[in-house]
Amino acid sequence: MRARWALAAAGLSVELREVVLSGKPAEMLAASSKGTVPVLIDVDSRVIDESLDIMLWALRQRDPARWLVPQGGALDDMLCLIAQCDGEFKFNLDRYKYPQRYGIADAKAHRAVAMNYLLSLNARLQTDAYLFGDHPSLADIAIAPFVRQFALTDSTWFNQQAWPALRHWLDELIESPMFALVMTRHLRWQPGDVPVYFPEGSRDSVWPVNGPVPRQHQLTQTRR
Ligand SMILES: N[C@@H](CCC(=O)N[C@@H](CS)C(=O)NCC(=O)O)C(=O)O
Repeated sequence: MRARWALAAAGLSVELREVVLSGKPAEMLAASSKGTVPVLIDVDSRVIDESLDIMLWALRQRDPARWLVPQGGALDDMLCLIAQCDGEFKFNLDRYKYPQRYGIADAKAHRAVAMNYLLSLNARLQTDAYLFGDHPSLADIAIAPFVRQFALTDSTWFNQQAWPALRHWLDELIESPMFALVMTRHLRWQPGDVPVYFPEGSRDSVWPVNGPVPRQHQLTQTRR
């Protein structure tokens, strides 16, 4: 989701290949043997198979919303907060969300550890609407999809916690039109299919309104 979000914000167009993780296509594994999504293949055949790297790849080409240059910090500060999300927070989120998959009896212990990170985000959001100032940045977009997963795991409990600023931040981001675009579902890709583009229709139209679609790239995305 965060890779798509950055591509959309950058105004880049990709050929999108939706995959089902239980039946990964050979073409995907040939590009990246890691077997995780997303995988992006650039026009020069370079493969980028980490979502954060895809975000940076997109935003370093075009960054009209200035996601890489927030007022409240530098890129390294954002990468540090994102690393905590992708590391310890994600570790505990996965175990809170899928205790059976990890053979875990006490999912709430993982929820409790993950909470510390969310409380630190809530503290940052006391003074500004977003993590690094008054407009969304790379950090907000890289982190929000995981906070959304955490919130959806037990939304009643999530909404009872004393983090109103965090809830407001999450709501603002996931209620944005850009998030709806990012969440659009696509049919599973199969060899020989007519190409599907993301954002939809972007191949033949000028999107977004402030500039032409620069190039075509290929992105494999996912569905379980
Ligand atoms: N660090 C990677 C993690 C990617 C990742 O783990 N993706 C999951 C889906 S959200 C996946 O592909 N899992 C492989 C599988 O379930 O077979 C990134 O953000 O790009």
